[in-house]
Amino acid sequence: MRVVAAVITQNGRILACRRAPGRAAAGKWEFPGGKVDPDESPEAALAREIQEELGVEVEIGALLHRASTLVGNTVIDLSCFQAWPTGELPHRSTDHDELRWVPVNELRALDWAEPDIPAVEALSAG
Ligand code: 9L3
Ligand code: MG
Repeated sequence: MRVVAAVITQNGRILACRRAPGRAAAGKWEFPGGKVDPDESPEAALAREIQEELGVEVEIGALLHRASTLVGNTVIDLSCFQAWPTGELPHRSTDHDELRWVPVNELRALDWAEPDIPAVEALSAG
Protein backbone atom coordinates (compact mmCIF):
# COMPACT_ATOMS: atom_id res chain seq x y z
CA MET A 1 0.00 0.00 0.00
CA ARG A 2 1.48 3.33 -1.09
CA VAL A 3 1.17 5.85 1.75
CA VAL A 4 2.46 9.44 2.03
CA ALA A 5 3.03 11.51 5.15
CA ALA A 6 3.97 15.11 5.94
CA VAL A 7 6.80 16.19 8.22
CA ILE A 8 5.20 19.59 8.88
CA THR A 9 7.75 21.98 10.38
CA GLN A 10 7.08 25.28 12.11
CA ASN A 11 9.55 27.23 14.30
CA GLY A 12 11.89 24.25 14.57
CA ARG A 13 9.16 21.88 15.71
CA ILE A 14 7.55 19.01 13.86
CA LEU A 15 3.86 18.10 13.99
CA ALA A 16 3.17 14.66 15.48
CA CYS A 17 -0.39 13.31 15.45
CA ARG A 18 -1.86 10.56 17.63
CA ARG A 19 -4.20 8.15 15.84
CA ALA A 20 -7.66 8.32 17.37
CA PRO A 21 -9.43 5.40 19.09
CA GLY A 22 -11.12 2.97 16.72
CA ARG A 23 -8.57 3.46 13.90
CA ALA A 24 -5.75 1.13 12.85
CA ALA A 25 -2.79 1.67 15.22
CA ALA A 26 -4.96 3.75 17.60
CA GLY A 27 -2.88 5.58 20.22
CA LYS A 28 0.28 5.51 18.10
CA TRP A 29 1.91 8.72 16.85
CA GLU A 30 2.43 9.34 13.16
CA PHE A 31 3.22 11.98 10.59
CA PRO A 32 -0.19 12.86 9.11
CA GLY A 33 -1.15 11.66 5.65
CA GLY A 34 -2.73 8.67 4.00
CA LYS A 35 -3.09 6.48 0.95
CA VAL A 36 -2.15 7.53 -2.57
CA ASP A 37 -5.09 7.05 -4.95
CA PRO A 38 -4.53 5.43 -8.37
CA ASP A 39 -3.29 7.98 -10.95
CA GLU A 40 -2.44 10.49 -8.20
CA SER A 41 1.06 11.84 -7.63
CA PRO A 42 2.47 11.38 -4.10
CA GLU A 43 2.64 15.16 -3.62
CA ALA A 44 -0.96 15.71 -4.77
CA ALA A 45 -2.13 12.85 -2.54
CA LEU A 46 -0.34 14.37 0.44
CA ALA A 47 -1.75 17.88 -0.06
CA ARG A 48 -5.24 16.32 -0.39
CA GLU A 49 -4.86 14.14 2.72
CA ILE A 50 -3.60 17.05 4.84
CA GLN A 51 -6.50 19.24 3.69
CA GLU A 52 -8.99 16.44 4.46
CA GLU A 53 -7.55 15.49 7.86
CA LEU A 54 -6.19 18.75 9.24
CA GLY A 55 -8.12 21.34 7.23
CA VAL A 56 -5.03 23.31 6.20
CA GLU A 57 -2.95 23.96 3.10
CA VAL A 58 0.68 22.87 3.02
CA GLU A 59 3.56 23.39 0.66
CA ILE A 60 5.21 20.04 -0.05
CA GLY A 61 9.01 19.90 -0.23
CA ALA A 62 11.57 17.16 -0.67
CA LEU A 63 11.16 13.46 -0.02
CA LEU A 64 12.92 12.92 3.32
CA HIS A 65 12.57 9.19 3.76
CA ARG A 66 10.92 6.17 2.17
CA ALA A 67 10.64 2.71 3.71
CA SER A 68 8.44 -0.37 3.50
CA THR A 69 7.21 -2.02 6.69
CA LEU A 70 5.16 -5.20 7.06
CA VAL A 71 2.22 -4.50 9.40
CA GLY A 72 0.04 -7.58 9.89
CA ASN A 73 -0.21 -8.87 6.32
CA THR A 74 0.05 -5.48 4.60
CA VAL A 75 3.23 -3.84 3.33
CA ILE A 76 3.07 -0.12 4.12
CA ASP A 77 5.31 1.72 1.62
CA LEU A 78 5.60 5.05 3.43
CA SER A 79 7.13 8.17 1.87
CA CYS A 80 7.66 11.12 4.23
CA PHE A 81 7.94 14.59 2.67
CA GLN A 82 8.97 17.93 4.09
CA ALA A 83 5.97 20.24 4.42
CA TRP A 84 5.21 23.73 5.65
CA PRO A 85 1.85 25.32 6.46
CA THR A 86 1.12 28.14 4.00
CA GLY A 87 -1.69 29.70 6.06
CA GLU A 88 -3.40 28.64 9.26
CA LEU A 89 -1.67 26.12 11.51
CA PRO A 90 -3.47 22.82 12.09
CA HIS A 91 -5.40 22.68 15.39
CA ARG A 92 -7.72 19.69 14.98
CA SER A 93 -7.90 16.50 12.99
CA THR A 94 -10.57 14.15 11.73
CA ASP A 95 -8.26 11.14 12.31
CA HIS A 96 -6.26 12.04 15.42
CA ASP A 97 -7.12 12.82 19.04
CA GLU A 98 -4.00 14.84 19.80
CA LEU A 99 -1.68 17.09 17.78
CA ARG A 100 1.70 18.00 19.24
CA TRP A 101 4.56 20.24 18.00
CA VAL A 102 7.72 18.39 18.96
CA PRO A 103 11.36 19.56 18.81
CA VAL A 104 13.28 17.23 16.51
CA ASN A 105 15.51 16.01 19.35
CA GLU A 106 12.41 14.89 21.32
CA LEU A 107 10.69 12.96 18.52
CA ARG A 108 12.01 9.60 19.69
CA ALA A 109 10.26 9.90 23.07
CA LEU A 110 6.84 9.32 21.46
CA ASP A 111 5.30 5.89 20.80
CA TRP A 112 5.37 5.94 16.98
CA ALA A 113 3.42 3.78 14.55
CA GLU A 114 5.73 1.10 13.18
CA PRO A 115 5.96 2.43 9.57
CA ASP A 116 7.05 5.88 10.84
CA ILE A 117 9.90 4.64 13.05
CA PRO A 118 12.59 4.53 10.31
CA ALA A 119 11.79 8.14 9.34
CA VAL A 120 11.87 9.24 12.98
CA GLU A 121 15.27 7.56 13.40
CA ALA A 122 16.61 9.30 10.28
CA LEU A 123 15.29 12.72 11.37
CA SER A 124 16.69 12.24 14.89
CA ALA A 125 20.10 11.35 13.48
CA GLY A 126 20.05 14.66 11.58
N1 9L3 B 1 0.15 4.92 8.10
C1 9L3 B 1 1.31 4.86 8.80
N2 9L3 B 1 2.03 5.95 9.05
C2 9L3 B 1 1.61 7.16 8.58
C3 9L3 B 1 0.39 7.23 7.85
C4 9L3 B 1 -0.11 8.54 7.34
C5 9L3 B 1 -0.32 6.07 7.63
N3 9L3 B 1 2.36 8.24 8.83
C6 9L3 B 1 -0.61 3.66 7.86
C7 9L3 B 1 -1.88 3.59 8.67
C8 9L3 B 1 -2.78 2.78 7.79
C9 9L3 B 1 -2.32 3.11 6.37
O1 9L3 B 1 -1.00 3.63 6.51
O2 9L3 B 1 -2.51 1.40 8.02
C10 9L3 B 1 -3.21 4.12 5.66
O3 9L3 B 1 -3.23 5.33 6.37
P1 9L3 B 1 -4.59 6.11 6.72
O4 9L3 B 1 -5.33 6.24 5.41
O5 9L3 B 1 -5.31 5.29 7.74
O6 9L3 B 1 -4.12 7.43 7.27
MG1 MG C 1 -4.49 9.41 7.47
